[in-house]
Amino acid sequence: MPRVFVALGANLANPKAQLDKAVSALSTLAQGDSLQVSPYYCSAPMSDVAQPDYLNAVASFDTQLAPLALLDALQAIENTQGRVRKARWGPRTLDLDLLLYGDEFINEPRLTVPHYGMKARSFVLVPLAAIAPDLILPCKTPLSHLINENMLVELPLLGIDH
Ligand code: ROI
Repeated sequence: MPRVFVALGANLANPKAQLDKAVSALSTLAQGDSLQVSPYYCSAPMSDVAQPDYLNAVASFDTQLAPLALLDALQAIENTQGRVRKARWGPRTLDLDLLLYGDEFINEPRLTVPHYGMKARSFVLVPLAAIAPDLILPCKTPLSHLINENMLVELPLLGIDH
């Protein structure tokens, strides 16, 4: 069964509550008790559009869902939590991005995995490393090679238990 990694991001409508609710929805997709969730990190928006800071995290779990079925399930969770697709770089109540699906490379009209931006985004890499420090990406790059000191100081960890 593949292990999958999902990035969570929210910057509207009580981001901490959005992430908590999303984590509980993700637990229903996870096989057994395989769900792992990183701490929540506060991050400055990566955008030219002025908007509030984000709360970001990464979750990982084993799932029997095929990639597109998993994408549907993630989009259903986003929609349930009031996600409205507006500006591409605008604020959002909840974003769930499928980062990795086992070691697979997927190129479908609706889904590109590994996620195209993940190797350059500290708000993805730092939470990912918190739960999978020894991860090797499908392109064979060790995750640890992508993390640098600047990223670690840039992202204040919100010491939130979940
Ligand atoms: N910026 C941050 N810091 N965190 C996000 O989750 C995030 N998500 C987005 C864009 C608008 C690219 N910027 C972000 O979709």
